[in-house]
Order: sequence, then structure tokens, then C-alpha cells
Amino acid sequence: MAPSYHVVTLFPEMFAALSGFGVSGRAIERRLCGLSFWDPRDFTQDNYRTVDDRPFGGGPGMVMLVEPLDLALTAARAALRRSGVGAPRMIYLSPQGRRLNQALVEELAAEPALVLLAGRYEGIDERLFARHALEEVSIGDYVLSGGELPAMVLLDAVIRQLPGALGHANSAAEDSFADGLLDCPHYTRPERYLGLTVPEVLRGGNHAEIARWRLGQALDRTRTRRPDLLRDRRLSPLEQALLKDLPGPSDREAGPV
Ligand code: 9WO
Repeated sequence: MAPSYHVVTLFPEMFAALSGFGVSGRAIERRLCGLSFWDPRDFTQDNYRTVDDRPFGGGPGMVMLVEPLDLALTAARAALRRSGVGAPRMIYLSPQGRRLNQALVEELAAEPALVLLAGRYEGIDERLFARHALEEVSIGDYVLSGGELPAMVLLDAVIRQLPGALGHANSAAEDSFADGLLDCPHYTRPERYLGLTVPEVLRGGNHAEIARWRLGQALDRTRTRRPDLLRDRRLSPLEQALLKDLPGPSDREAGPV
């Protein structure tokens, strides 16, 4: 069965950015995964279809009502139950959460289903956490105006990992991040642009040498820009040798003038 992704959101139309374009749009079109929406407003009982109210204790802004969210999450879970999925991971996108990284993306891409909750306003009534086992996931340390963009970021990263989402010519396993390193530089035609040339090694056809150069570049960039990534990663003997041969941080080339 293809995995199914369920999003609880007041703004399902925003997800056209995910379902209408590129790799994710194609994957959904080709039924490599399902994408459905549960609008808390459809689970309100009052004439005004109220989904928010003022915070107890005072303060600015509004808080999302617990009941419409509870009913929307319960409906999503019931739909999954009917399709044979027992206890889906349920994720609330929030700056308080575990930071999203490629390891978590790969974990989530192996799940048969995910339920995502995108909040709005100042947040959700805390009692929702007593009703549902929500994991909190953050895409970075900044505040947005809602969880929809983070939910789309997570789904985009997950969907491109699904078998068949990328052409077999470039599989997700080839991504440099899959390897725990930053990407190497890329070049395409022309060979010379305003006096700027393509590294010689890439124009020769020596594929082993090209692979070695790319790995060296990826290691160099990772050491310079994200040394934290290297500290968390074991290095192969080849990688250790390449790193030793790289110029130290002191004799790096100057940037553009
Ligand atoms: C709004 C606000 C206003 C005044 C003082 C503190 C405040 N906090 C917030 C807030 O966190 N609003 C959130 C908006 C409520 C939940 C949805 N929103 C959200 C999610 N903003 N940013 C995210 C998010 C999610 C995942 N990764 C990064 C950011």
C-alpha cells in the first residue's frame, strides 16, 4: 500500500504548492502517496464555525480551540484505522520540537502513514497533547505565522524519498546529505563563462577521479561550513586521506572581488 499523509489545517489550499509542482506533485499524481486534509472548521458545532478563542490568563492573540482539533485528528485516525493503519505517527509542527534532519526524514519516509497538525494563531490548547500522542517537530529556530509551510517542507523532503519519486537516474540515495556531507559544486555548459572555467577534472572522462574530486570537495565544504556534521560521522580511510590533502582553513582562496 502507498503511504498516506493526512494534514489537519485551516488552509488546505496552501498545499497546492506541494501537490501542484515538481517531484512532489508528480509523486502524488502518480499515486506514490496519498494526501488528504482535515479542516478543523468542518468539525465545529456553532453557527460561526469558531476555531479559536482568547487565551486564559490574558495576553495578545488567539489560541486554537481543543475540540475541533481533537475531532479532526480523531477523524484522520479513524480513516487510517479503516484502511488498516494502526497507530500512525502524529506530528505537530512547532518551534518547540525535535529538529528535522535527513535521518528523521528517512525514518518518516518508511512509515505507512503520517498525520501532521499545522497550527495557526498563537498556538493550540495544551490539552490536545493529553488526547493525542503528538510528536513535535521543528524545521528551524524561527517563528512563522503557521505550521503549514513547515508541514510542506517535511512532506516535500519525505515524498522525494519514496521509491520511484525521483527518476531512477538520480535516486535519493545519491544525495550528498544521504551521506552526511554537504553537496559538491556543480557545473554545466558553457565550459567558459566570462573567463570562469569548469575544473579540468570534470571535463576529462575519468569517472573514478571525478568521484574522488567530488568527495574531496564535499568534505572540504563540510569541514569549512558545517564542522558539526563531520564530528558526528565516521570517516572512511579514503575520506581521511582526502581531508589530510586538503588545504587548511588558513590558505583558502579569496572570494569574489
Ligand atoms: C506566536 C507568538 C506571538 C507572540 C509571542 C509568542 C508567539 N509564539 C507564537 C507561535 O509560536 N505561533 C505559532 C505559529 C503557533 C503554532 C504555528 N505557528 C508556527 C509554527 N510558527 N512557526 C512554526 C514552526 C514550526 C516548525 N518549525 C519552525 C517553525
